[in-house]
Amino acid sequence: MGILNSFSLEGKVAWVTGASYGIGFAIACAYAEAGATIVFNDINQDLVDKGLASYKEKNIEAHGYVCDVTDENAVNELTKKIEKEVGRINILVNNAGIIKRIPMCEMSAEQFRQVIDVDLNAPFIVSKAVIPSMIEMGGGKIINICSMMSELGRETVSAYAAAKGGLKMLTRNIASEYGKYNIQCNGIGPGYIATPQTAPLREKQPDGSRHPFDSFIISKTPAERWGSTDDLMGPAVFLASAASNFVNGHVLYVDGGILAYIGKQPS
Ligand code: NAP
Ligand code: GCO
Repeated sequence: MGILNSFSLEGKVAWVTGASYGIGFAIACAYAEAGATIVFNDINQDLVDKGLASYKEKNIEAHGYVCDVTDENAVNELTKKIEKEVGRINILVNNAGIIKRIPMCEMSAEQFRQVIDVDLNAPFIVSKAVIPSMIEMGGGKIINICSMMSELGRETVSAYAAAKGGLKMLTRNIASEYGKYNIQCNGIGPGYIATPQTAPLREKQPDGSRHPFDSFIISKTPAERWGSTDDLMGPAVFLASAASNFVNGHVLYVDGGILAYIGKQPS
């Protein structure tokens, strides 16, 4: 296989969860360009319809389904439906996620559980649903969307950091338990990416100045910029393709250097 062909996803079925927009949408578009058939779900029909329209604008005939990834029965039923209507799933991206930015001692246990449910329990549920078919097919790829918070903490994101830290270890455990079936499970750890999820951290101040957190991230990122969803497309194709068949249990941080950098020194 030529080296460029090893990055091809021709003939593969890729399921990206929560991919009507944002990071998941960008990854799915990259996969389509690499030749994969795209399946995505989102939490309601309105989002799925908007997602289908967005894919159509890019000439991608995606398959969209309504499914709450925290609902194990719904996920298992959808998996069977996808396998019947589209084909068995070769590539799974556990992308769907939420965040609640609340100081820990002000956060209710229910709010904490909600974040853990979507960001950690759901990747377990969906991975468990697709692994049996991957084993029958002789292998597959699972990619979990981790975070800077898989490695670092910060104020107000205790539930999110706990979930994303756990997702890093779930990634390693799936790699450990299913590597013998030629299933590779890896993570992508995006840095700070400009999506709806981080919009509150980038809002202009009333006087038109940058949000303090926006300036903070610029000072913590050697690349001196927020990431865009485009920055994640190449790494995602790599981890979904034969080019990474001996990469397993790894979290690939796509962060512009944040994790390597103590922060801009005083001038
Ligand atoms: P986003 O813009 O909030 O999109 C998340 C998607 O997941 C939305 O479509 C959302 O639907 C969907 N979703 C949420 N809960 C769901 C559920 N229970 N079932 C099905 N779908 C559900 O987030 P993003 O910025 O694209 O982030 C995508 C992933 O990357 C997340 O896992 C996030 O933690 C991670 N991440 C983001 C960044 C960043 O800087 N943006 C950095 C590192 C990691 P709704 O619209 O209804 O919420
Ligand atoms: C936050 C941000 C981050 C990013 C991302 C960083 O509030 O700190 O939302 O958590 O979403 O996870 O990798």
